[in-house]
Amino acid sequence: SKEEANPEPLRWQGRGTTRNLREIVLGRCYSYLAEGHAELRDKDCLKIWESLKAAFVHKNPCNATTEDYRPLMELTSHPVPCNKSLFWSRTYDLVHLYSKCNHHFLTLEDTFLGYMLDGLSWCGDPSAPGINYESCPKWSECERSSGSVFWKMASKMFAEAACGVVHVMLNGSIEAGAFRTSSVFGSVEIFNLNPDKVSEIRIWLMNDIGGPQSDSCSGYSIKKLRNILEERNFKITCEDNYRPVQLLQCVHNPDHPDCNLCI
Ligand code: N1C
Repeated sequence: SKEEANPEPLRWQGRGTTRNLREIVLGRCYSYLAEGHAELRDKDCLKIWESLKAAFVHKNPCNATTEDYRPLMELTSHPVPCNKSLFWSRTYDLVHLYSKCNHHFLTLEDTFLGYMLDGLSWCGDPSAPGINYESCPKWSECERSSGSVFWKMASKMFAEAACGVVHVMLNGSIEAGAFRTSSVFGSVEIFNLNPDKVSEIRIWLMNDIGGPQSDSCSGYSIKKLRNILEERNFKITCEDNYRPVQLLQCVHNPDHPDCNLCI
């Protein structure tokens, strides 16, 4: 069992710490800064790496706390301009494809902190060397895994910082519905948007090209989202298959009837 004294690292169901994590984080840190974000001039990549390391190394990966990650959040925070925040759920590839070509929008992964840690995995282990490269807990394995505590905290800060008109890209081809209260968007972000700063929330509900249309702006799950947000005094609009984003999907499906530009 997990309690036994054991020289082997603990065994979890998720993938282990990304090899060369330090070099990857440092490399991403320096390249983000090299892109010339003026507001980030005084950021110190070595210090940032040390604070990430201090957050998880030698610790039980199921007992992560927001306090562990607070120093990292403080070292990496920067303002996000109004009207640019783009949230998402179950549209990872599409939303980042879009934010990469349309610089009016920023997802969490386009901010300094999200950029550095996007797609990486990390977790500690109480026994030496303090990092588990073999496996890490999945989000479902324990309530406070290093990954879930980190992304929920980063998402909360990203939502708190949002102002003006904000957008969210949801997936209408998910059988369980485009809006899920168990997602980070549905459980963290919507409750940390500030109605005094955010004037409007625009939903883009995207269906996979040729995929099932399981949900739409008039569907039950969006109604539920609308109720939650209207209760909190937000103005909310929803558009099915927002054309500028759909045209990006069409790059990969040029011959599909939905992609016919002559309509
Ligand atoms: O649970 P989700 O989506 O609703 O989370 C997405 C939501 C976005 O708006 C982001 O701001 O929460 C934020 N976020 C990330 O930025 C992020 N990057 C990488 C949440 N999770 C993030 N990840 C990883 O992807 C993380 O491991 C989590 O499990 C998935 C997101 O799952 P989802 O259901 O597509």
